[in-house]
Amino acid sequence: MGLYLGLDSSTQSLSAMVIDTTEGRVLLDQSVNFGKALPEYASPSGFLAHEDPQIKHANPLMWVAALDLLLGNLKAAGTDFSKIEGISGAGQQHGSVYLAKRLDEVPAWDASQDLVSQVRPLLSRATSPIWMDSSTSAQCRAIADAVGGDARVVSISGSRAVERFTGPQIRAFYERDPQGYAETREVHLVSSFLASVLVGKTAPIDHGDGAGMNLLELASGTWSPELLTATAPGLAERLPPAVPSRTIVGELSGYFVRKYGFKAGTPVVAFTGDNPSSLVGMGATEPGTAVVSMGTSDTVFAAMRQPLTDPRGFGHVFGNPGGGFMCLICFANGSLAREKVAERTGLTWEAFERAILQETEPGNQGNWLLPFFIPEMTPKVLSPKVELFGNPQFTAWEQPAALARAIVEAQALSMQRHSDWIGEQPKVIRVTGGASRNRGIRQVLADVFGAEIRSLSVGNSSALGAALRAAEAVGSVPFPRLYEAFAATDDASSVTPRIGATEVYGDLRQKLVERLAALGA
Ligand code: ADP
Ligand code: XUL
Repeated sequence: MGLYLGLDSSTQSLSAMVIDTTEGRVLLDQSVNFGKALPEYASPSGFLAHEDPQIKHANPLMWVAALDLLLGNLKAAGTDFSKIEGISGAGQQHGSVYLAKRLDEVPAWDASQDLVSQVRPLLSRATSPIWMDSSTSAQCRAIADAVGGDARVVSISGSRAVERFTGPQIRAFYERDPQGYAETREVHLVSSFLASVLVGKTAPIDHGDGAGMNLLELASGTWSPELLTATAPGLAERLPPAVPSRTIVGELSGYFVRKYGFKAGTPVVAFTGDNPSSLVGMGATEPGTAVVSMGTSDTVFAAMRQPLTDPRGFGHVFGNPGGGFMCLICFANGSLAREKVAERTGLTWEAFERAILQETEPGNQGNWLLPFFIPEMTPKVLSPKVELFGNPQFTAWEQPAALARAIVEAQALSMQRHSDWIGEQPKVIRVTGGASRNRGIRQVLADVFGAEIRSLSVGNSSALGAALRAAEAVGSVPFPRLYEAFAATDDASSVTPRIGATEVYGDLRQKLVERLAALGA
């Protein structure tokens, strides 16, 4: 029992949460937003501008700068890090960091300098492709062809070769910049990279996040020689080991002890992906609880009884940090698409909520929207495609309330359709992420899924999951005990389907499917 720190490096921000497992309380929950706090990285939404909408990269030094900034802010505000018993963390999934040196071979960080100036010379690639990148269709095909087709990639790794996954991204780097690849000694995920920075040496990749690479053999939890060979030459030497999520990967580097006052030897538990971490933070590591997360991306995920795979090829199987497996379906057009609608209609989030709850009805009088403001992975729509359809009068961007409902209905219908393979329809869904604060959005989810929608009392489930994982692995506090204290649902936020609403969507679902089929998706 004691205090544990969880970090979450998501697309748009870095968060830190400290929990006290003796008192069952969250002591601290703070973030820095990359765009706002670090404008010098020119990434207002967490990634760099690029003329090709399929290319999405971020500067990995921005994530490192945020770590120094956030810990510095917390120390300045009087946080006493010497009481922390263990640390873990989470990162946006799939993104990769390329280093010209093995971190095991570099000298310890120097506490008289900042981290950025010490990490910068280690990079063999200045930018990191992130999960929003969809520029690797050719590499996905090549990898699948090399092992005998999509079905083989799915049976080894739990997913088809997909554009944002790390293997296809590594292959694209190897093809586009063979010199850069040759100079690369170590390839990390965002999660293992940040864990490595904390321990000052090479940190392994955990099974939760590692399964999002198209490189891990799910059955054994080790790198698949077949997929590694199909991806890029000499990849085995460049990957850290793959380990179970509860592995202690090292002690906190002296840099953090001297600079921020942590205890010498503070254990660091393997970092995982933000979604596997949220599975823990939502108290959902046992099968039976489905989660919808609406952060930058929207995701639907759940612990799995058996590792089923998605017959349509969009969903994934990842390692469950609580043991076994989880399924996940990801939608790129989550919050950023809702923000585009809010901007174009001039609606604040409060007005957006009112528009859904008070000014429009389920089915939206036939006003529908194809919501692909950026390339989408589920379903696969590689060029942005935004289209008003359904009601012939719904042709221009002049009906703000109808547009607010139209995007959320389209997103919820797509989530439901693309998660139908994971098992029986859930009766209760737990929601998290910035947009889950919006009651209008929760109501549409309830109506479309025909399920009760519940939020948890503690927000920021990915950072919470990281702190809980540290407590479980270092403090040996079992997850069920931690969930009693930290993963309780907030009854006041519960939303149930409106009478008759769910039936309205039967017809709409079919219309959306037809529209998507016409898109070739
Ligand atoms: P991430 O963890 O991916 O960085 P968050 O879970 O913090 O993202 O969610 C941030 C997003 O939540 C913002 O980009 C914003 O679009 C959205 N958001 C915040 N408040 C609301 C609200 N009241 N209604 C709808 N969306 C919201
Ligand atoms: C999941 C995915 C995103 C990222 C960013 O497969 O790509 O949810 O983890 O949050």
